[in-house]
Amino acid sequence: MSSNKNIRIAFLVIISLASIFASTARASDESSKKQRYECLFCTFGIGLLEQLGQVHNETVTASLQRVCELLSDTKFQSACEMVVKFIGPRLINLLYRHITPDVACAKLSMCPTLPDGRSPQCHLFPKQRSNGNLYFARVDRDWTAKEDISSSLALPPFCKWPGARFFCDLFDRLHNLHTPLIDFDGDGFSLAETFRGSAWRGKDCNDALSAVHPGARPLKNDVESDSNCNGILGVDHKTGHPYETLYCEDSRPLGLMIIGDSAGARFHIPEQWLEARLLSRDILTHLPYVISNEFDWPMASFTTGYRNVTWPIIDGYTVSVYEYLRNRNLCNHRDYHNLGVNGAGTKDPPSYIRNMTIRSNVTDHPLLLFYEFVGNDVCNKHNDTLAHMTTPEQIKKNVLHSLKILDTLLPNGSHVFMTGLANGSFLWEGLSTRYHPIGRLNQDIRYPEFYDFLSCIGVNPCGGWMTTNDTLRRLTTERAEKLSEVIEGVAKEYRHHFKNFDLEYITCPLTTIVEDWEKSHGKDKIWQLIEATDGFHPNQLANNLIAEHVWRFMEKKIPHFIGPVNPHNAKIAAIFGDQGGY
Ligand SMILES: *[C@@H]1O[C@H](CO)[C@@H](O)[C@H](O)[C@H]1NC(C)=O
Ligand SMILES: *[C@@H]1O[C@H](CO)[C@@H](O)[C@H](O)[C@H]1NC(C)=O
Ligand SMILES: *[C@@H]1O[C@H](CO)[C@@H](O)[C@H](O)[C@H]1NC(C)=O
Ligand SMILES: *[C@@H]1O[C@H](CO)[C@@H](O)[C@H](O)[C@H]1NC(C)=O
Ligand SMILES: *[C@@H]1O[C@H](CO)[C@@H](O)[C@H](O)[C@H]1NC(C)=O
Ligand SMILES: *[C@@H]1O[C@H](CO)[C@@H](O)[C@H](O)[C@H]1NC(C)=O
Ligand SMILES: *[C@@H]1O[C@H](CO)[C@@H](O)[C@H](O)[C@H]1NC(C)=O
Ligand SMILES: *[C@@H]1O[C@H](CO)[C@@H](O)[C@H](O)[C@H]1NC(C)=O
Ligand SMILES: [Ca+2]
Ligand SMILES: [Ca+2]
Repeated sequence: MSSNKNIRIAFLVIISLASIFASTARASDESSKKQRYECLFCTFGIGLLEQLGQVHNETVTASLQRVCELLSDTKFQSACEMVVKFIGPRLINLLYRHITPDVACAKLSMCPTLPDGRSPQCHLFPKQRSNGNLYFARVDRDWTAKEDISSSLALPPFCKWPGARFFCDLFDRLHNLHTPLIDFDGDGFSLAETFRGSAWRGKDCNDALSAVHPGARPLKNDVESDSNCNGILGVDHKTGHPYETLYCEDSRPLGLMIIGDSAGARFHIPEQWLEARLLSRDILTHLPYVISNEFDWPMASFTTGYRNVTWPIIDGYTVSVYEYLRNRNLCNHRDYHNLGVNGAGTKDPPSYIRNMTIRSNVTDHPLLLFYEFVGNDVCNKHNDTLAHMTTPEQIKKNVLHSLKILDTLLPNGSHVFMTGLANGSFLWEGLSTRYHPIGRLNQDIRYPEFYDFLSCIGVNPCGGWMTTNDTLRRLTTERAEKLSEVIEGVAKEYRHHFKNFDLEYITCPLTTIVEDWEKSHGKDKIWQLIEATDGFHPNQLANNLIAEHVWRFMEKKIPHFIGPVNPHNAKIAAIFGDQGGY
């Protein structure tokens, strides 16, 4: 691969990470917080650029200017070109032999500095590499410290860079809008996959009629057209009855919905994007798609997964509760809804579920609804102290508040399945001795260094578990346990309290499958269940194990939550094939 291509690819990654981080911070409208994310992307971006130089023995070249050619969308491309024109020369001017990415970002004033105003306060990369490799071993001599540029280096916040507005606006939209961007009939279902489209909720089969959408009770028995998008329509000429009536009417159809967090939405940043040796054009093909889905992969999640993703940036096939539910009753085809929101905890759904839960309690079928928050109630981006965590009293209020709202939204006969919080201590058990993807090339950054860096710059997504402090990890787990007990208590006390649904509780399935994995494979294999890049979320294998575990639990303990097996499945499959697919 040519050096130019590598540099271009590195910058594409940097820019997209930049926009993600900038936008995450924007949610808070707090400029200091925004800057902390800029530090994160700067450090990873420049670190990656440096490693590409090592891998391919090449200098940082003027080919920076062509980075944006990789983007096919012209709007992306021109915004990207403006950003690169702005940052490229500044960056090139700054780099010299031995400079570490941390120092470079401090000099760019994108990371916090010590009182001298120049040295970085936080370090991800060691000051010297133990393997003797130099940082930026090959820098074009013309660039080395030509001029003192320190005075001109104070950069404005990322969103104020020329061209960056485009990316920041895009991410504002992703953050604030949890309903489909493209939805002409306003029924909450889309023909497009991304921007909260069919990757999240079953694809609409008529985007001009709001009465037509997945999960609808069929209109006029679907004699002439398919009103619930399950692919079943028409009349059986032998009996003269509509197929919907024959095969589905008595089958107790159920949709699947999840109200949850990033673990429920299946957050995943491909580790290949942070490993210089693995970066290639192919690896980046789906970058715009991934950004437009908020770095979530609901189509492969343990709840609403509906297809196998065969791209190299996701590992393994998809097993999901939706898939089981659909195979149990093919009338449920396409009736899935992933309402996961990155960063959400139990206090959040009341502000958005009314708008997101588009389900008519009259004209739609009931739901099996997952209520899933594995950790954000004990995790936060401040330095975690117990004072920042949700209290048992508060979580009871939060949960009941959401349930009361749901009781006004869900069709009668629905079921709500609540999961407890995880015991996040396994993250440390699984990862503390392993290298983070950005540290694999030089074997110099393990997860403890990664955690410390995130805490130091103030963006650790779970400072209570992703920390070297054993006491804090133990206290965080204890609080999570207490909160889980409260949720379990609510599920028992209010099991039959609500008009439109009953309740069931399950011990955090992530914790259960991790314990089982540890028993069968050993403690040194726990890492196999964790997302490598963030060191935090359950990965594809874990998602699949969770789906199997949850399904077995439901079949055994609460079969009425999943409805009966449809005896007509074989006939439906014979007549309707893949039922229109997805
Ligand atoms: C890297 O490239 C330089 C200049 O082209 C060359 O002198 C050097 O031998 C190369 N190093 C390796 C390890 O290939
Ligand atoms: C994915 O592939 C596996 C293995 O081939 C298969 O068993 C499974 O049904 C597929 N899953 C989906 C959601 O299509
Ligand atoms: C929810 O939807 C209503 C009406 O459609 C709208 O007025 C309101 O702004 C929305 N709220 C949020 C938080 O998006
Ligand atoms: C159905 O929903 C409407 C509006 O949300 C609500 O006013 C009504 O009480 C609900 N009906 C039932 C039976 O829950
Ligand atoms: C709701 O459904 C349950 C059974 O699932 C039934 O017993 C109850 O009467 C229904 N309530 C209403 C208001 O239809
Ligand atoms: C949480 O998990 C750790 C190991 O990962 C274990 O040592 C500890 O006992 C667990 N705590 C609870 C309360 O289950
Ligand atoms: C958080 O803790 C780290 C040490 O783990 C410290 O270096 C950092 O300054 C703290 N950050 C804040 C915002 O208090
Ligand atoms: C570890 O965390 C505990 C609980 O927050 C705190 O009291 C203690 O000072 C921390 N220890 C260190 C070495 O930072
Ligand atoms: Ca529609
Ligand atoms: Ca139909």
